[in-house]
Amino acid sequence: MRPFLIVVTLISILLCSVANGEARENQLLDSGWRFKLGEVPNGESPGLDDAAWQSVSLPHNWGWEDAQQGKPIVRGPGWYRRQLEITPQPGKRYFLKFEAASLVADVYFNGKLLGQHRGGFGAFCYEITEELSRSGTNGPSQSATTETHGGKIRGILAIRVDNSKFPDLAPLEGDFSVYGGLYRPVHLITTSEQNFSLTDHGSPGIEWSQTSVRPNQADLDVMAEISNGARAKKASKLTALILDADGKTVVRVEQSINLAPRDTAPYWLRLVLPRPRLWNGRKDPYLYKAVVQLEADGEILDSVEQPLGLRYYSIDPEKGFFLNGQPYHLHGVDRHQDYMNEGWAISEANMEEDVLLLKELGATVVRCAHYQHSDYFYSLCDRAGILVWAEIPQVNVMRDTPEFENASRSQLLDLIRQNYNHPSIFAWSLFNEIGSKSDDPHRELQDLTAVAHGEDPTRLTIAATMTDARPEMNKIPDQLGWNIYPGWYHGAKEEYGSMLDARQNSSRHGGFCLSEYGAGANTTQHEDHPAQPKPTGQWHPEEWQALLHETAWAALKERPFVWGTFVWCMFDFAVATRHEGGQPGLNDKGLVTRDRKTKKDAFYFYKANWSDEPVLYITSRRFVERTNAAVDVKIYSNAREPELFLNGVSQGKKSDGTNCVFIWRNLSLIPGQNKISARAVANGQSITDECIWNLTSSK
Ligand code: GCB
Repeated sequence: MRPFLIVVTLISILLCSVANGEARENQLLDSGWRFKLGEVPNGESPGLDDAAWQSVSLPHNWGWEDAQQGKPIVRGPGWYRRQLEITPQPGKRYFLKFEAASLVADVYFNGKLLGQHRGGFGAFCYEITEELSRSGTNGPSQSATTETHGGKIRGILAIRVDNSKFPDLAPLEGDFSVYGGLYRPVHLITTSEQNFSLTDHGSPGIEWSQTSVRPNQADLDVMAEISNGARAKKASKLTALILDADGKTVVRVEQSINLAPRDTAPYWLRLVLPRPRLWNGRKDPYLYKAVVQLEADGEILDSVEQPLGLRYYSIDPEKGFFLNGQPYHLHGVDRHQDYMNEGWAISEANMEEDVLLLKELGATVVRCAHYQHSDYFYSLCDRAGILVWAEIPQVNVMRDTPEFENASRSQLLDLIRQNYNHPSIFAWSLFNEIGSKSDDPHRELQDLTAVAHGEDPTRLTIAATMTDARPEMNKIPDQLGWNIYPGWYHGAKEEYGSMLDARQNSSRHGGFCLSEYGAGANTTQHEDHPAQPKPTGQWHPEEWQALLHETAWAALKERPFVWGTFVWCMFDFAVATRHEGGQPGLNDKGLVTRDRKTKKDAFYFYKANWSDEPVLYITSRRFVERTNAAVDVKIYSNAREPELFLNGVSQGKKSDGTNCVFIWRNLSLIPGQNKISARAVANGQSITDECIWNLTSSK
């Protein structure tokens, strides 16, 4: 059968990631894909007829539809195919960059395997220059490509993506659904013959090391991995420069270098920047532009521009976190890359919305659980001044096998090399809750720690634990997070204080952060003075979550040795195996619902405590239908003296709030509709809030 080629007009969305816009071209391969779920024999074959396959655009993933209905998801292979039409230019090199594929991807171009990437969360990149060159040693066969007028090459890009449960690849377990697919963008990148390497663990090929940063001076070591694809050596000039936010060059160094033929090697430059303006978290997330350029004969061969935030930090086991030498309270949330009706194939707009919500909440830190998140998300945190805990998917279980160890090391290298230049990232996390079902993890964790420190001596390693059954394991990372759930999975909510105190010396240097705590909440379930719910039960009233966070926060505030706090979780997220809280397929511990439409009461509790924005919020506002006339009204506010009105009648001002909680007790609703309203002045600004409660039959 003649090959049926889907002729795709390449609508080139040129995203120039370079300073001068000339050295590189970056084309998003988002449209024109065919997809088939399941195994396809010879799926890579250029001659395969894929006309009946589903037409999809990227990002794309499978499994989310089932997961969000609480049904088991499909785990196995799926195939993506697309035609590429390229007119290879002499002196140019061509690369395919995948921002992620879950979990294992085999990438073929014209039937030839370019490589396999194992790990669902890191980027990877393959060069196809030789495949495009008809004279290249590995060039495509005559039958596999069609040369058209103007030297155009048409070829088939085929990717087998497999989200099976692999015995040797993390995550082996976890409270999240592992969807399959090309769920992040794919790019065709064109460069000169000499470039900053794109194929080193999907990294940008440039590392800006903040060797020493202090208010009076920043010392930076830049490593550029340069690849010369030509058969001849090349005399060139390597330049690194830093521009301020107005585009003015503040420091520049250059060096003549000689690139060996067909070689890839690292080169170093050192820059010293006097009196830098520091990246100061939420207060002033100042970003310079860091540019590294390669030029020869007056022509820019390659150029990579990235944001640069200069900062330093430390953790005092007694006093907490310090940013740029000043105490800086780390309070925030955990986040999964999950969204209603999208699964993991989230858009940039989705991520922007998430970061806006984090900012609104007043979070200073986010833990990107339980795997590498999108580069774009970390960039948004750079800009927002939100510190980031970044992690690899070693969740619950590790295997003591060479295959598992290699795959974990490779995932850690992906994470670090790809994200090295994000100022927001302060720690590389090695594991989450390695428990009793795991093989002995000590040796592998020691190895991963050594890898992380070797790759990046400027950052901490960290991990999240929930057990002291392996005390030595908890002391492997530089810093430790505890996941504890009093008031939900174990113990009463009043036990936060004692549980925190008991852990003070469990980490290597003393002190720790609370990497997870929280409770489930369904915004349609309500209870006055709620009792502690059963986590696996169908009743998760919104009021309990709020109460639990009030209690937990009171205990946390008093304990500076808990140097960071992370609410589990910022957003509800899909888990196929959960059937609780009246909503199948959902972990409902979010402060915001999965569609990002409803901010729960607990969101406003933290917003009142953390944000500088004036907050006045009547809780239980969704508890509209009432049967008890006697009610307490609780308001979260960072105003000094909020005033409450019931049906237009003032119930008085209150100034006795603790942690922004104000309660008017034992008010009487009237039968029918009741208007609850409040007003206050905060930061010189008048604020109001109101809601309606209906009393149907009075008790
Ligand atoms: C944990 C896990 C996290 C879960 C969370 C929960 O300890 O680290 O992955 O989602 O608890 O909600 O049970």
